[in-house]
Amino acid sequence: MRINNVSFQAIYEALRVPSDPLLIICHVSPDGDAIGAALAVAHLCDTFGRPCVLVNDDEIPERYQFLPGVERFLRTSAVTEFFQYAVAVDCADLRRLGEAVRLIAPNGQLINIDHHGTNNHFGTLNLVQAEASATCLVLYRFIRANQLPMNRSLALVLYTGIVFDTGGFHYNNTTPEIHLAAADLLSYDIEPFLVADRVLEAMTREQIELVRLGLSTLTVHESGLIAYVAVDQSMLKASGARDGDVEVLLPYPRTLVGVEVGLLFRERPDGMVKVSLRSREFVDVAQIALVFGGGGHVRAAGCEVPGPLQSAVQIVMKEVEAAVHETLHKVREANA
Ligand SMILES: [Mn+2]
Repeated sequence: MRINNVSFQAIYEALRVPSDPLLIICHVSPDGDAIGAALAVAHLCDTFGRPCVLVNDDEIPERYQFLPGVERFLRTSAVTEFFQYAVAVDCADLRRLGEAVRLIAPNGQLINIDHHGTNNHFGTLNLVQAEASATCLVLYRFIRANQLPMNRSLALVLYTGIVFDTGGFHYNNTTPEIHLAAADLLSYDIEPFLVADRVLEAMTREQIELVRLGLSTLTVHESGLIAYVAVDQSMLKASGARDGDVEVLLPYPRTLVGVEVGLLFRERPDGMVKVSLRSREFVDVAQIALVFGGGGHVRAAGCEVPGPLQSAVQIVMKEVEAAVHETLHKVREANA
């Protein structure tokens, strides 16, 4: 892995100096941190008077429609020009950019701003802070270090990313620093409940129906240490939910007492199966995701494997069983 991080100053100059439009890309199936970070970069471009285009392969989920500037997102398929300058936020590798990568001109400059430990420094300029709890925290540090102007819109999108990636300040990445950043951002007239409700809690009727159907598939491994939910296309149709709605099922498998690794399998229309992995205390799920060409964080990671659903479950579960067995063996030895 190439470690060639550049300074805040170099990123500032790359964002501020060129007058050509900047293409802003966040990862496919965008989440709160990805969308918040992309919008934060767009707000910075506004400050600099630089034109920008926000793009994603997928639709921005309804729950993020309250964010200022979200209407500026275009679907990749709707963009026909090529860009000499681009920035990718919250993407661990080039594949996470999806089809949008094709909008970057050959020999174009690609700025990579991220916080994933599995980031492979794919950019021409890289700012990867793996210890940061969110890409929005990397941008917050960048904005404060360069003394760039903060306003309510910028604070709101950054706060949203922080709330999302810390699970509402629940996860172990909830550091003193991120609380201080959140406190600073809240002082720009932000309602914490508005963000927590839209981003983490509120569900549509279709999403609740999908939870009901999805939970009926809950399967617990004989060890009691692994649990998963598997959603197929028929459940999506029956619930009336959309593809992106499946994430509402994500927390449940790990919630079960005693479970170390919880998984969500979702069958996509193209036959691929998307796998989300969460661990409670010990297992590094990013390493499991890497086996299948995915990536992520120690406690939260994802990958895609070929369908059909049941064979995807079997293949991934085999790897998870081995990882759980090996990790817990090490933990026991360390404690002996
Ligand atoms: Mn993130």
